[in-house]
Amino acid sequence: MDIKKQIELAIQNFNFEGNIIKSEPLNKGHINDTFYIECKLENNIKKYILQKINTNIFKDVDKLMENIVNITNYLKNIVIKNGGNPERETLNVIQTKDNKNYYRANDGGCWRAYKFIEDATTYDLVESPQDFYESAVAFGNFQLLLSNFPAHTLYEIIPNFHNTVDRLNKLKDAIKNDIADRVKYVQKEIDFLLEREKDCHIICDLLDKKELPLRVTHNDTKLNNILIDNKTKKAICIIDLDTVMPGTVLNDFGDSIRFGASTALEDEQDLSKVECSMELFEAYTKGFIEGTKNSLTDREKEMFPIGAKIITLECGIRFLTDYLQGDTYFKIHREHHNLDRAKTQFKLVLDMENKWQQMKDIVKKYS
Ligand code: ADP
Ligand code: GN1
Ligand code: MG
Repeated sequence: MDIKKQIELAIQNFNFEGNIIKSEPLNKGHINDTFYIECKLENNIKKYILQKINTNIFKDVDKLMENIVNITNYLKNIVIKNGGNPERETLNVIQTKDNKNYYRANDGGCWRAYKFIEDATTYDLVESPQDFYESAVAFGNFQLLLSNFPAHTLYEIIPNFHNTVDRLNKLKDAIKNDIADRVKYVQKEIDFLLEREKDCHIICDLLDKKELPLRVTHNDTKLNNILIDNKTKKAICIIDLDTVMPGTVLNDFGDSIRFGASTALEDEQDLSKVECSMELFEAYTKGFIEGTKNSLTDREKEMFPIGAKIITLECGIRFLTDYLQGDTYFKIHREHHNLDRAKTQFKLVLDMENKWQQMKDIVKKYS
């Protein structure tokens, strides 16, 4: 069935108000298929987000959606208590007509819907250090808000999601199997990684030794997973809650740096443009520490540069693995897209290594 027909069918199963007048794909995000939907009522227009969930990745959609509904309900209560706007400051899941958290079509496709948050934008590249600072305060605050969330009620949706050692082992398997016959193109990248094999163990070891606390973390804190208000420029809503799971705050801090402190897009082909900006690193560090209101341990803050470097290395490993496996995980839009993405990550790692002392000094300044 073509995608238009699938969307129509999905829409019929949700409690959307009015008649559908527009549905268009939003080509953002590497995982799910996201559509913007407009419905007309007599005197106004209602807007929604409809998402086809990637069931190759999210095998248990019941559990995935149970997590998201529990988290958004929890956040909603806090927003209301604080006098905020629950329609804008957290995602709102729309139920299906038969009161389910998502719609499963006959072809097995799984669809969910959210209220559309208006007058706000997600960015793939930072426009100003101030915006990035605002996103840091919001991600820090998100961490703080979830610090009392009953972690035992959360399903671990993707086990070992940020287990860097496991990611490296999967890459080694992909190299051995070489099913797409691409290892010949990536020897330089493999050598780069093998020189840093020891680094891949740092965070896993600290977690094993309980030197880092497990918290409820977002695990995918890139800039295009936060909506920034078009007028006030404040970061208003954290989205993409698929991977909220117990984890370390180092990954949340680090992933924001990996994506947002880069001076170029994640898939930039001209590597001379790719750097980790210290101005942006500083803006984020300041905002994140403010947002978490000193709830983090000294050890966690001290490890921020490590967090940034290791998650960047890990993300590069994941892009490279997917490239070697024939691009089955991350959506691609051109040939060698995943390799281009992996290369930017390794360039960032190298740049962070060159700026290590500066990164440490910045963290110290705000700790
Ligand atoms: P993916 O898992 O594929 O990254 P996301 O959940 O991040 O998908 O959604 C993709 C994009 O859709 C976001 O970057 C954002 O621009 C937009 N989006 C998602 N949810 C909403 C919402 N409730 N309101 C407005 N825009 C949204
Ligand atoms: C994916 O869904 P999206 O595009 O926000 C991925 C993240 C990666 C990111 C790299 C569930 O995030 O882990 O860091 O791409 N999400 C999942 O840009 O694997
Ligand atoms: Mg996303």
